Amino acid sequence: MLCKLIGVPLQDGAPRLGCEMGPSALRTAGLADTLISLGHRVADLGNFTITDVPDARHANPAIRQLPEIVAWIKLLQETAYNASADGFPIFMGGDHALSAGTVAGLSRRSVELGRPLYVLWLDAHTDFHTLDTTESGNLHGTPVAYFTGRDGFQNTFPPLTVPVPTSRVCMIGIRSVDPEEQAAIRKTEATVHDMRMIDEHGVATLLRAFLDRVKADNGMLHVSLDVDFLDPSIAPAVGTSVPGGATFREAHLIMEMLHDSGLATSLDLVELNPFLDERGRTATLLVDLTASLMGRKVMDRPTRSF
Ligand code: EXY
Ligand code: MN
Ligand code: MN
Ligand code: MN
Repeated sequence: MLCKLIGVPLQDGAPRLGCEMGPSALRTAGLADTLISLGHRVADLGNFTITDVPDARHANPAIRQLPEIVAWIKLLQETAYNASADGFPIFMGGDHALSAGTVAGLSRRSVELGRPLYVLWLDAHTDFHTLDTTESGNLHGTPVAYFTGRDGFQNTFPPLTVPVPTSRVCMIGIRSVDPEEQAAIRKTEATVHDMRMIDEHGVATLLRAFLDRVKADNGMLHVSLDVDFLDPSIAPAVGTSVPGGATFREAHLIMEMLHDSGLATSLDLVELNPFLDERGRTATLLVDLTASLMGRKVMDRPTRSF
């Protein structure tokens, strides 16, 4: 398969600097060579960058870097729409605000392909705030609200042409949700599996139920992997870490099941902050998880020492 690597050095949505180094860290960790070793073709489209930054404003004084993020979302909607005409786009972040653009662009493409877009959100957070409800003002906490068409972005974020119904969103790994997000997401049809659900039922049962729905609907499946989905002990390089995350094997099992399903059509790798990493082990883990998504089996795993 043709894997298109798209560097998105966006850090404006996060509370601390560092995510802009994410694409370089993933390249340094050998993402391209790993994909090639699995028989895939790789096109590295380089790092994208914003040019014309609009004069975007909002009444919420907490919001930071709004103009830059509006420019990024506009760029990424177009980029994701174009990149998903063929091949497998891998968006290398950069903070999770980028997914407001990638998912919106993929959703527009899905209509032309006649296949409904589903989203698997692997995250400690629901990222379901709007521009009115965010208290931190960090817009990486808003992408799901935006691309599912929640009110509160009009006249500020770029117009959303094809919202993703919340019924087509499945979240796994949730363990840090603000009160306003809780109240809002409960009213939707999103599937939200917190860590308690994983502990009680296991990731395989939860994921299989979702994949059965995607398959029955001949859907496209976008996987959005936030580093803070993982337990901080195995993935320290993230600015919003939350204890009690997914284990190494839970994460790999999800990726191996996704590969076996053949349903995944695109991937976000987000919130990697190399400045917080230890000898590149978080970047290396993300590359290993991508390898599991793209076909590497447990028995194929080379020994690695950090
Ligand atoms: N809900 C909190 C906020 O809105 O600031 C934390 C959001 C963290 C978002 C990271 C990307 O997942
Ligand atoms: Mn997130
Ligand atoms: Mn998160
Ligand atoms: Mn567990």
